[in-house]
Amino acid sequence: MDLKYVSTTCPYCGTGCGFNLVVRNGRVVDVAHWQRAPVNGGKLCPKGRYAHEFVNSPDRLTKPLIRKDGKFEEATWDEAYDLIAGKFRSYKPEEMACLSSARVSNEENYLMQKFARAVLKTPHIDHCARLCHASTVAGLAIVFGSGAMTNSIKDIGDANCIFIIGSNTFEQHPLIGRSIVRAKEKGAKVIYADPRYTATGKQADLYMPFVSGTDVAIFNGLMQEIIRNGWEDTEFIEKRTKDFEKLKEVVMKDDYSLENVSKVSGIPAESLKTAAEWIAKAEVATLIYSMGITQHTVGVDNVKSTANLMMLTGNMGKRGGGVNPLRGQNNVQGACDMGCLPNVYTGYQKVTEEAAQQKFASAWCCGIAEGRVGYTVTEMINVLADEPGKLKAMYIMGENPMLSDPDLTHVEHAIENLEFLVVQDIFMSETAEMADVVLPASCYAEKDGTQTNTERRVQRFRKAQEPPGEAKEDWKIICELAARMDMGDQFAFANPEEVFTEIAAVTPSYHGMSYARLDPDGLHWPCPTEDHPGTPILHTEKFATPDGLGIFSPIEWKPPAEIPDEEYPLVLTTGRILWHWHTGTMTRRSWDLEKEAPIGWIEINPGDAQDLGIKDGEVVKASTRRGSIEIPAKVTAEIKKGVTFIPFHYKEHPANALTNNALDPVAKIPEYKACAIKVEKITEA
Ligand SMILES: Nc1nc2c(c(=O)[nH]1)N[C@H]1C(S)=C(S)[C@@H](COP(=O)(O)OP(=O)(O)OC[C@H]3O[C@@H](n4cnc5c(=O)[nH]c(N)nc54)[C@H](O)[C@@H]3O)O[C@H]1N2
Ligand SMILES: Nc1nc2c(c(=O)[nH]1)N[C@H]1C(S)=C(S)[C@@H](COP(=O)(O)OP(=O)(O)OC[C@H]3O[C@@H](n4cnc5c(=O)[nH]c(N)nc54)[C@H](O)[C@@H]3O)O[C@H]1N2
Ligand code: SF4
Ligand SMILES: [Mo]
Repeated sequence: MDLKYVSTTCPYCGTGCGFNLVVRNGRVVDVAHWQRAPVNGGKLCPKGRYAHEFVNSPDRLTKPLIRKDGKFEEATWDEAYDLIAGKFRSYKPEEMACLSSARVSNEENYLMQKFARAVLKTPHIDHCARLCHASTVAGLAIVFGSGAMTNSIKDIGDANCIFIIGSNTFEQHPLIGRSIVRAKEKGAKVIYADPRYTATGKQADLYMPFVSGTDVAIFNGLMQEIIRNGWEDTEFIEKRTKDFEKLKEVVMKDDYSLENVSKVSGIPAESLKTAAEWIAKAEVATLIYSMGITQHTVGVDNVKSTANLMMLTGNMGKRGGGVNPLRGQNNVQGACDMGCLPNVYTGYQKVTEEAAQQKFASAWCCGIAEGRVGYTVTEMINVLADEPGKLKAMYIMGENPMLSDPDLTHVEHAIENLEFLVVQDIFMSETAEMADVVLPASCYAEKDGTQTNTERRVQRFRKAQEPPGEAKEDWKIICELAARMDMGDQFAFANPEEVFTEIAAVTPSYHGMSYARLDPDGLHWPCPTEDHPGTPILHTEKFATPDGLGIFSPIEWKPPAEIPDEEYPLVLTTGRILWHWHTGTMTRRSWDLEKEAPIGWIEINPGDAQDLGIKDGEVVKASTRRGSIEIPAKVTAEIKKGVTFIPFHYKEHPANALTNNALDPVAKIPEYKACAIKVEKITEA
């Protein structure tokens, strides 16, 4: 028997844990702990522990499929490539759009944006960061000059106070939860603000339940209390920041007194007072946030508010402090770094700057897409639905918008308006089912590459088995397709390492990196030179803004785009659970995970359930202005009265049939975290 262990990084969340894949006779059969792994030291959450289970699922795509007369037929790669190349050649550049993937490697993301910009010559390239941390990338870039987590995972363990808002860390980034536990063991105080008393809430010393969509009011209230008591860090404010007076003008308004904020948010004034004191008086405090902050029409305002609070209390640029947005997908940080965004090339070099355009045209030795900002994911869908004929073809790699985008009726209508859709996936997703051509890709265990975790640490993926059937690595598919479109010279890469060398050459923050240097612990960007050790903590001396100062932003609280009324009297918020991953293509095919949570539900407070005559476990009708679903009710005091919650993993009762496609004006992120809903008892007809 041939048995080997291949150390690699987890394909699920942005924590970036390492583990060993156990390979028997050429097939991945198990996951084993890798004690040496830099982020997690061998520990894993259940998703990592069972990350081998979907790899050899009988449902894996193994052959290219072409739709003929409404049905898929198996095809050869040659047939598929010829069809795609011919179609792509027939459209104007601006009629085509690409979606890249936070599930795949940096190399594959780099190639996808190069394919969009150099082969199709379209500016329309984006990926799921739009649905996730677009508000972070935009908001923190404005105030700090860089839109990433400011500190490392490990140094959360050194904080004396941890303020977690809108992140269910212990379920969604479980191994970051370990750093929180470490800090607690050393005496740190944990404050948790969330409409739901989650697994994370249970770790908190102070829990503040509130109504979804009132975050800015809460931040302003905390800041007013800090300033009124003189607890702000005046030295930090003077030396490192600007526009403090403007901030003060807004937060000191009567609207943000503890009493008024308490009325708006539902958090008792006493709790707000305690939170303000703990954060301000801690020797060093850190702030952790995720989707509860970003997925709002005021996502960017929320993000800027997190920065306001941490600058006000002087907690930036030091160990154990910082503003720490936990990035979601395993490689969403990398997909952004690689320029799979419509406004930037790699390393956030702006497409609108002529020098950057010239740099990439000359590096790639070809004409490239014109230097304007293309459509975001959410704009692509809106343009398809509302302005038919403007976009005609799409190439989607490793995303499943038919379950993950807001307002699915609208999304379906949009995708139906495409003339030609190519989906490259490892499973027949809901989106692949609508494609004209489906390309079978290889999963994380079947290819080499790198990925960048939430703390900006670049680490290796390692190939453990061959892809099933005729499936191919994503990087290879993109290169072969480019060659079919006469751009073979620009995509003549023999392996992912050669792609990485090109990435390092054109990306200042990755400039000093190479595969050799990534072993054994990876490197944190920025890593500008070959002898640079990497940068675990950002902004220690100055911020990355032009004048080096952090910028305070005066922000007024605005309610969500849709608020409860007589017809839709409750708030719907959505999110995730420990056991499942997004649209479930992988975790629902992992038996050890699926058995823990095989069906979806809507959480509803006992008070609301009583008013509606609903019992725990009963199937109810949940409706918004976008649609209705039938779904079992989970009656629980762990959700705030007036708020309901649906995990969006289940295609049987898709949360996104209900969500609102209202967007943040700057980040274009949808408001997944708050809309108005009605829940009804289903009575026999
Ligand atoms: N198990 C598992 N882990 C995952 C994922 C997964 O699918 N499954 N996905 C990954 C990805 S891509 C991401 S982006 C992260 C997301 O990680 P998280 O952001 O931690 O997850 P969510 O469940 O989307 O939302 C977090 C919390 O926001 C709260 N919330 C709801 N409305 C509001 C509000 O108005 N304000 C505030 N402040 N909070 C609110 C919810 O109750 C929820 O507890 O998780 C990553 N990790
Ligand atoms: N209601 C609601 N909706 C949400 C959110 C929410 O909180 N609430 N959160 C949003 C957020 S934060 C995110 S990040 C998005 C996620 O949205 P998506 O990215 O659309 O969701 P996934 O299910 O992760 O889809 C990834 C696809 O990639 C495929 N895949 C996996 N590995 C590979 C690979 O190596 N190669 C290829 N080619 N394909 C691969 C999977 O089979 C799957 O079809 O969902 C968003 N949608
Ligand atoms: S915490 Fe995230 S990276 Fe670590 S094992 Fe779990 S899913 Fe994988
Ligand atoms: Mo995400």
